[in-house]
Amino acid sequence: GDALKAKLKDVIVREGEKVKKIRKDYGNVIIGDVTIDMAYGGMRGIKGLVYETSLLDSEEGIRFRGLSIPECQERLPKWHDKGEEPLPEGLLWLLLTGEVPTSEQVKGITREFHERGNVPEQVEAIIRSFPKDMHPMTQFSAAILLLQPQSKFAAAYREGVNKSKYWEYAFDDSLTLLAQLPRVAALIYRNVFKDGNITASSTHLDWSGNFSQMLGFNDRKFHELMRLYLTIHADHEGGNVSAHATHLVGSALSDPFLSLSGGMNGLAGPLHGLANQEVLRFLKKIQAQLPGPQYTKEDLTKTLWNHLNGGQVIPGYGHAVLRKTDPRYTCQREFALKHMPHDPNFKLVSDLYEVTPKVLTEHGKTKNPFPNVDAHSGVLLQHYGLVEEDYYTVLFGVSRAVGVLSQLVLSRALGLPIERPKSVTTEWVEKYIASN
Ligand code: NMX
Ligand code: MLT
Repeated sequence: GDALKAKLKDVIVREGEKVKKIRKDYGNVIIGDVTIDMAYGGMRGIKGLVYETSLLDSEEGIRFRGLSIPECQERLPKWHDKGEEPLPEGLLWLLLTGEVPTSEQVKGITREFHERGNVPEQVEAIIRSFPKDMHPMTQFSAAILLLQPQSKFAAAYREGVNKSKYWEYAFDDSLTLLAQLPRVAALIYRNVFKDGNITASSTHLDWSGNFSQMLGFNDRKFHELMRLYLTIHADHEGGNVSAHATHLVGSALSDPFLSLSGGMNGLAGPLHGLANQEVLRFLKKIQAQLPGPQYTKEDLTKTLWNHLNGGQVIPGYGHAVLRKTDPRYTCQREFALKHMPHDPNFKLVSDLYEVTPKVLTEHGKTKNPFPNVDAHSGVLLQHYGLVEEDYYTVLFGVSRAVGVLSQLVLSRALGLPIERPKSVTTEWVEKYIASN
């Protein structure tokens, strides 16, 4: 934590000066136009937000501080010599500082997470008392609010701290959150789906490995899967619902706990993070409609049309920005090809990949007929025995916290103001058209 904070201090001074100069010299340069369609259409394509940690290209997919997913897999530190997947602790360092950390620096973060990882007892007791039929994402968001009294940001603001120090308290809260989220998330899982018992934290494990163990999974391959999963779901530039919601709430100087909970409520929507749960439900639905394991591509096509004709979207396909297969889908497919090539659920996902883009193209509505991240994650989790799909978005949420909290720290460091775009009414639009 201390090493990361020291590095971050340098980066913040440098970046702060850069942004100040850009705004002073080029503040009036136009970077886009806004059409009436954009204003009605979910602000799609409007460049109206600066978000430093990652950038999405519609063809190539996400880059975290300039690094593609394969580059992150290659360059970010691994868990010991045998590790093959990147550690999300390293991604956190990369997102915050723009630099690839050393193994030692990453170990320092893992240690910091262990030191801060104890969830207050009263919070654990309340999580255990949640009704079992309360959706895991509702529990997760509520649990993040229960952690909020620990906020140093809120306490410092109350004490009248100088605004130049906001980022330091946001950073502190973010580390506390990231340290405690795995235990909170594991408690929800163990409580809703198992007997409520949970393994104590193991300081000899990394953030993902320890989380996996608390969930009840000791297979080393599953730990590797979680390292990959928690890395690739962390960030997807600033306009997606969870990142944007966290950013918006934080811009009112709501502390990181309040902001993250807001972001998680957006992630819980079926067009966003809940899609990974929906994909599994969808796979089960079409499996039940197929004639048996020897189904043909025509059978698959028929089930897809049945679903579409029912007025539902095909979950896991389409994207607001991407126009090609999501590289997060591709790297999960590669994981499956390497570790579980004969898994029957993987076969179904793979077969759908051959059929769905054609069907969606014929359907003629979606601008992107290719799969996104959610089309693949569920079958990997199923393979290792994490079969309760209603829980999947919580894993997405633990990961997404890494990205959105990193940006929250940087937003406070750059002194970004309260977010408040201008809205108009249809009457205003009509008058505008008439007068132009
Ligand atoms: N199946 C059927 N129809 C679709 C799909 C799909 N997978 N994707 C888009 N469409 C429809 C969409 O509903 C819209 O119809 P209408 O005009 O009747 O409102 C039309 O195609 C145009 O939508 P787009 O402009 O292509 O997509 P948009 O940017 O509005 O939305 C998603 C993007 C991701 C919300 C949309 O593609 C979708 O609903 N996909 C399925 C849900 C999903 O997988 N979400 C997860 C995204 C990734 N994540 O983790 O957040
Ligand atoms: C995400 O990871 O946030 C999703 O792909 C949605 C998006 O980018 O709009």
